[in-house]
Amino acid sequence: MRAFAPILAASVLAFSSHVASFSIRALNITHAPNTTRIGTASGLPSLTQQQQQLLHDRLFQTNLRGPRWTGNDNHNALTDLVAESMEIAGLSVETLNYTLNRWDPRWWSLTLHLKNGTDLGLPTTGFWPYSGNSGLRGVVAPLHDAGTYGLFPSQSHDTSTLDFDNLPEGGAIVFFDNPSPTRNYSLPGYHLLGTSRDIPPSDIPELGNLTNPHWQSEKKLKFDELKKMGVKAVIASWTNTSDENAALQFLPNAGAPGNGNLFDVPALYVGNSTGELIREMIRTGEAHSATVVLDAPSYEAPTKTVVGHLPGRAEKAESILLYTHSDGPSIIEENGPLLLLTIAEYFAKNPLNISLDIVITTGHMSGYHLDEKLWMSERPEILRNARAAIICEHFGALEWKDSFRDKKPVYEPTGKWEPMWTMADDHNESGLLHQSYIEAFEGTSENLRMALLAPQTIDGKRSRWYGAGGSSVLGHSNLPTIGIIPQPDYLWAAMPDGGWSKLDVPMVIEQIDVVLRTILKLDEKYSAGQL
Ligand SMILES: *[C@@H]1O[C@H](CO)[C@@H](O)[C@H](O)[C@H]1NC(C)=O
Ligand SMILES: *[C@@H]1O[C@H](CO)[C@@H](O)[C@H](O)[C@H]1NC(C)=O
Ligand SMILES: *[C@@H]1O[C@H](CO)[C@@H](O)[C@H](O)[C@H]1NC(C)=O
Ligand SMILES: *[C@@H]1O[C@H](CO)[C@@H](O)[C@H](O)[C@H]1NC(C)=O
Ligand SMILES: *[C@@H]1O[C@H](CO)[C@@H](O)[C@H](O)[C@H]1NC(C)=O
Ligand SMILES: *[C@@H]1O[C@H](CO)[C@@H](O)[C@H](O)[C@H]1NC(C)=O
Ligand SMILES: *[C@@H]1O[C@H](CO)[C@@H](O)[C@H](O)[C@H]1NC(C)=O
Ligand SMILES: *[C@@H]1O[C@H](CO)[C@@H](O)[C@H](O)[C@H]1NC(C)=O
Ligand SMILES: *[C@@H]1O[C@H](CO)[C@@H](O)[C@H](O)[C@H]1NC(C)=O
Ligand SMILES: CC(=O)N[C@H]1CO[C@H](CO)[C@@H](O)[C@@H]1O
Repeated sequence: MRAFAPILAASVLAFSSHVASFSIRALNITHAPNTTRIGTASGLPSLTQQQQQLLHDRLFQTNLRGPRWTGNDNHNALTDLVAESMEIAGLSVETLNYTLNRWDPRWWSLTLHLKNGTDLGLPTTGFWPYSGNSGLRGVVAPLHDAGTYGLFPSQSHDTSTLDFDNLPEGGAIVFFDNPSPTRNYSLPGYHLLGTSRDIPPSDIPELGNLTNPHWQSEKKLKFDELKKMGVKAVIASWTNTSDENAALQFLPNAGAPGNGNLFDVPALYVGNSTGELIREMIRTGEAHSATVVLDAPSYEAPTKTVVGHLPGRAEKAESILLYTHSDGPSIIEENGPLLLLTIAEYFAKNPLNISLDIVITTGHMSGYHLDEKLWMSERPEILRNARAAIICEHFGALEWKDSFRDKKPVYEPTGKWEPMWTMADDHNESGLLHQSYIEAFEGTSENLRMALLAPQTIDGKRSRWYGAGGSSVLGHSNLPTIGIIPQPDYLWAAMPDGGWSKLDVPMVIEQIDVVLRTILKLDEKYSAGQL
């Protein structure tokens, strides 16, 4: 806890400086950076100081409780907060209750047994989600180097690259290195519809190379086939990624098919230098075997999707749909519920003519065992009534990247804010939404770099729409949709400070203000009969 304190102090400082008329002696605001932003002086719609402080407190206290893994106590505490607070604000609120078979990784470790009798305890960067449960005793077997888990040029995984020839009789622990796919939003598969304040795309160089451990979510394994071959456990090594960036990435997020959740082949990740050591020990024949411990039981847990409705003054069902997910490992990954709660409270005080429907879904980290889209069939009227959809997640993300020094990756802040990637459909009917959203960035600070991207179908292949489960269903339907999804490297990483040091609360506020202004513009269009 001690290491936490300076981080907190710094962030409270930066936060309070945002609030122009707010000064408390105890806070040293004299030397704080100038973070005067939209709304505060300009008279544009913005959260009040009280709403900003409350948002800060909720983010901080949510983070204090630890990761919100689908269906754990912290996750349920967050969905309870959101449901009850929306009710207090005057929304009608309903929860869709589910039970989930929850996988709970508790302890993991790796030991290499050398032929000369020495045991080497090796550092890991974490576990492969849903891979298995070894119990504390672990799995012991000889090692086999299966080489590199390669990628097709399209960046999807190519399982045929793994070498399973001559697996040891009686079972093996398989090792391989596991390069990360990249994404490139400058390719023709993504049409750039606009940017914040019309900044040139060169101000967002990340468009051309999203190299990021997060994309590992695509690299699944056919664990059932591995098991049939006698594979008892797996060790995967990160390549071209620092250990710090790789640490505790919850990747890939895919449980076994069926009800079981588990593949029964416990798997761990190691950093690159540890991987090199294992490879060398196998090559020289010094390694006899390894013990993989991944103690990770599964049990039934309650979880819920929260649905809120704020009737508009026009007293019609027609609505703007605000959507997000509520579960995740860091205060950046699943701050969506607090964003939408704050927006709901703002409009409860500043009523719109159009209604708001708010859906905060569960199941995002469930390895597809709880379908995030269930609400769509359970409450079909929400989709029928919606005139536009806005998906909000991952606000306030500071950009961290591996920079390469002497060809070694060093994980550090770039000094920039993570681009505010926004997925959009490019139907003609969506023009109003795009225009309202882009206009809402007028007067925002230079740090806020937004790219509005429409996934395209090229050569029969549809580029992926990234976002909370079901975002793509909205995006590919006739409903005008934007999905705001900043994608920092650490998005799916559990972090000792929960990600607090990578969260910029004034940025969160500025991004919320953009959404408030977008909704207000849409409400004007609706009132004029144009939406
Ligand atoms: C306030 O912060 C500045 C810069 O960090 C520092 O030089 C100054 O001594 C601080 N003042 C107080 C009263 O802590
Ligand atoms: C802070 O920034 C705002 C907007 O850019 C500017 O108007 C104001 O003068 C600045 N204040 C200080 C103290 O630099
Ligand atoms: C869902 O759970 C909540 C408590 O979290 C309860 O109040 C509500 O009645 C439940 N809804 C249904 C339909 O069971
Ligand atoms: C066994 O091999 C390891 C790795 O080469 C070495 O560090 C260790 O000293 C050796 N132990 C013995 C007892 O020879
Ligand atoms: C991404 O695509 C653009 C456009 O084709 C290209 O110029 C750029 O080099 C690509 N980036 C990488 C890292 O390949
Ligand atoms: C390592 O990653 C960097 C960017 O993150 C990229 O420029 C470089 O080509 C990568 N190297 C290898 C060997 O993949
Ligand atoms: C370590 O990373 C380099 C690229 O940076 C890669 O070529 C190598 O295969 C990796 N080794 C392992 C064991 O992951
Ligand atoms: C597309 O939208 C514009 C206004 O946004 C309208 O003028 C135009 O007629 C529309 N085109 C089609 C084909 O619907
Ligand atoms: C909301 O509707 C009322 C009554 O029709 C109208 O006077 C008002 O201008 C509308 N609000 C907006 C933002 O257009
Ligand atoms: C080719 C390219 O676009 N390179 C860019 C990759 O992203 C970094 C920032 O993260 C830029 O500095 C490079 O120019």
